[in-house]
Amino acid sequence: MGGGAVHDVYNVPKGGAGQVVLLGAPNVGKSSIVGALTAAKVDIAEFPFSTHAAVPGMAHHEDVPVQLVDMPPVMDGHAQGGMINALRRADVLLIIIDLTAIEIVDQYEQAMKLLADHQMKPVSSADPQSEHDEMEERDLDAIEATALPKRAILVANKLDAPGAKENYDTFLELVSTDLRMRAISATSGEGLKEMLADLFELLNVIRVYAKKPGKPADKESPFTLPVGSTVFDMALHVHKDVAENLKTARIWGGTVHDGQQVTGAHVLTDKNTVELHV
Ligand SMILES: Nc1nc2c(ncn2[C@@H]2O[C@H](COP(=O)(O)OP(=O)(O)O)[C@@H](O)[C@H]2O)c(=O)[nH]1
Ligand SMILES: [Mg+2]
Repeated sequence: MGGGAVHDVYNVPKGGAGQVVLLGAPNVGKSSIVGALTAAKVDIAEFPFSTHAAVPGMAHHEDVPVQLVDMPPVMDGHAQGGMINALRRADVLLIIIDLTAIEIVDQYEQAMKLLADHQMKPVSSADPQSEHDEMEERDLDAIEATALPKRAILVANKLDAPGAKENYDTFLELVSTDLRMRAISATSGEGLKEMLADLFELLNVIRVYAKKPGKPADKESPFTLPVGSTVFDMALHVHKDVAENLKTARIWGGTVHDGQQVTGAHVLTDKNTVELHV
């Protein structure tokens, strides 16, 4: 490599339960949303292009950390190459439109065009099977056959502004979309909690708490694992030696009897507390 390696300003290492990348025209409030929900130092300005690189921050849905990544704007349906890679790597996209903008439909269409131009198809289901079915369907259409299903939410920001609610209704009349939608205000905070709950759902993960024998569960920092993970998967997450030597486990919470003994093959559910026995 030598000394010439270029630092990719859009490539953010993933953190938390999953990576959510924001996408939208200038001034729609991308930086304001990341600023409202995380401790990240974002640049918020009334003029466009205040954001030059990817800026990550950690938001929380309840006790689950969710990584939000602020991005430079999409202009006329175009973005720089590095940004496209960041969108493809993202677990979920937040497509932002501005309820005070005259060109709100344009903002939506340009985001859609950008994704389509780069073989991404936004979907609002966390279910990999439905994404798969969608792929099969589109195999019939050679042009779209390679499109990558990309989980996404369409977020209409600035709901607090005068006329915003009417503009939202008008948008819904003009645009028919299968995407999940959420109207929010980065300024007043309205809808932000619900948006994070949407994101948690789309990330398709569960949180589980580790517990040592004779000690209370560690409720401070849950593990997040893909939906469908087993006790063995969790053990692997803790340490490969723990997984190799795993004998049984006890589980609290969720659909099991408290303290129920299970094997490594047991499928965990959200908010389980797990005591691994090696
Ligand atoms: N009224 C209102 N203004 C907002 C809201 N979110 C952002 N803004 C304003 O919109 C402008 C652009 O915001 P910014 O976050 O920099 O947008 P970005 O270019 O998409 O990152 C700034 O003047 C913000 O104060 C909101 O929810 N309500
Ligand atoms: Mg910005």
